[in-house]
Amino acid sequence: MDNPRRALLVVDVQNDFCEGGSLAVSGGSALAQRITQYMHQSSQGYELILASKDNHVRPHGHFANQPDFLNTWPPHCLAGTRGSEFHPALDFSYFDHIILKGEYQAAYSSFEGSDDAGKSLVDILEKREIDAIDLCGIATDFCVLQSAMNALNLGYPTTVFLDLVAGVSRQASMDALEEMQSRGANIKYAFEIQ
Ligand code: VGL
Repeated sequence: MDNPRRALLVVDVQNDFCEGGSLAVSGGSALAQRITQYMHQSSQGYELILASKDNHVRPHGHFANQPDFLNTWPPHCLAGTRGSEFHPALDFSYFDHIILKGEYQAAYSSFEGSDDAGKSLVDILEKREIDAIDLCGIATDFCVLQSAMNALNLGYPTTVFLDLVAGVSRQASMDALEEMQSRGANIKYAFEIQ
């Protein structure tokens, strides 16, 4: 494709997933800043910039007192709390739509949510005739992975920015990146390596 119409999807860069939050991944806060810097530099290259948020009310079976950090988690991103807000370093003025997900059940993929007008991510992408998706955010091994898999299954050429993701587990994040790549995702750096 000569000039693909690209969307940037920023996955779950929320306080609870950053340092000080109830389910913090290491590097979350620095990531929020880096994503802002990237949007500042590259927003012109995107037809759409979208963000997703975990927005739990009573997500059946997703929380546990003794979580295993695979299928169950400490309570996080409760709707209406500070923990569910975007990290303050993330400049949300760039976002054309915000996709909320996970109200009553776990929803790792951004494709499971909808915006405040009830539009799904697919509706939004189709309406704007998006050809390709770039992905960044938290967590590499969960929501980024599932969102990327969904995008690939829908047939979107999908890029994941290695320097704009952060994961729960280092090993699982490396495995996730390998899995995305083996399914056809393009894994690359957003910024030149210094
Ligand atoms: C996530 C674990 C639990 C994520 C959400 O955003 O990747 N991870 N809930």
